[in-house]
Amino acid sequence: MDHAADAMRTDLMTITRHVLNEQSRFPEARGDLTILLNNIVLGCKFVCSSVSKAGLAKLIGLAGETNVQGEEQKKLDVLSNHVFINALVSSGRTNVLVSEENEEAIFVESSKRGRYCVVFDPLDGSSNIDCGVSIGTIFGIYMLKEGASGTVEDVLQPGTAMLAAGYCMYGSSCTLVLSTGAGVNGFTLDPSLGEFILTHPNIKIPKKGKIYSVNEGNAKHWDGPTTKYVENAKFPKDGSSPKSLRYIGSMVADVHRTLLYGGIFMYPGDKKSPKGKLRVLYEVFPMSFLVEQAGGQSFTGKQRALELVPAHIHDRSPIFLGSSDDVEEIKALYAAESA
Ligand code: AFP
Repeated sequence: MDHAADAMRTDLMTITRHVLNEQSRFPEARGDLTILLNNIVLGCKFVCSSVSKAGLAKLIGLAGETNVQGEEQKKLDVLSNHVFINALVSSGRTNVLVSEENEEAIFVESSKRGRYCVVFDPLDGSSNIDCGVSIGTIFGIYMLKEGASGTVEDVLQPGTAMLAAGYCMYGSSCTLVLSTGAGVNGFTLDPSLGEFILTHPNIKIPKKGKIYSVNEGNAKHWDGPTTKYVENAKFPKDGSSPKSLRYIGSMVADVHRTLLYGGIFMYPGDKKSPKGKLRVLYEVFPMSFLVEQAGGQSFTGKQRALELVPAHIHDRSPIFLGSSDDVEEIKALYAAESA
């Protein structure tokens, strides 16, 4: 890269400019999605700033604890949830919201209601906050069906009905990865400008990867196909090199690496937890949407992940996602088992 030329760049593709460009592909668009995404971006900037100051500001701690000023401290995940709910409601474009932090769906009051439903995990991987590991926000966006009044049924739709999805990773830099259904683009926050700048245009996941990513501590409980896949990754029978294991335990960071470097990320179902751990609406669907948009695949052990229809807003599902060839391999193992 020519760093001097890069530093001189004056024609920056900000995320707002990118979304407006995408909008111009749809002459009938009224700009509602652009406004909604702008508010999500604002939420991400706010959370990014809070995460980076967490140690200093003593934001880490149990919700309900009081700080030295006698004020009640909010845990970062509680704070992030409030930030996103406020940003989404104040956009005037949302109708039904589902947050990992709220047991029930949130129905936006009529004066602020719009046509979109947003499902989100405001701070995924929050058990990693105290040791400074990358964590993130994950979101997916649906549009209300024609004539729908805004009930929980409006978010209990398959992932194929999602219009847009993304995540923001709070790591060594703050990176927002977004798809509005026409490919995947990554933006990095320039703190001096306060703007997300397009740094990873048109992300394509490698067809085959050299990394597998799974919590191997659960191996004792795995089913046959998962066990065989991992065995084969470590001791390939075709003479190829073994795969490397990388597992952060923070889905945004693990999926981000998988998108950029290729390979497979898995959170399988097992004998202890047949449905795995990860939540369909705000973990499995948005990440599967992004991976498919980048040319990869996402599979539950039974079907294409995006074709699941959740029965409840906090449903879980096993998930295998990543490079197309790697997911094909696990699909073949499940097919062989059920033959
Ligand atoms: P936390 O939000 O409780 O840290 O959970 C993170 C997460 O939902 C997801 O981000 C990880 O991929 C997954 O759980 C890790 O789970 P294990 O700790 O069971 O491997």
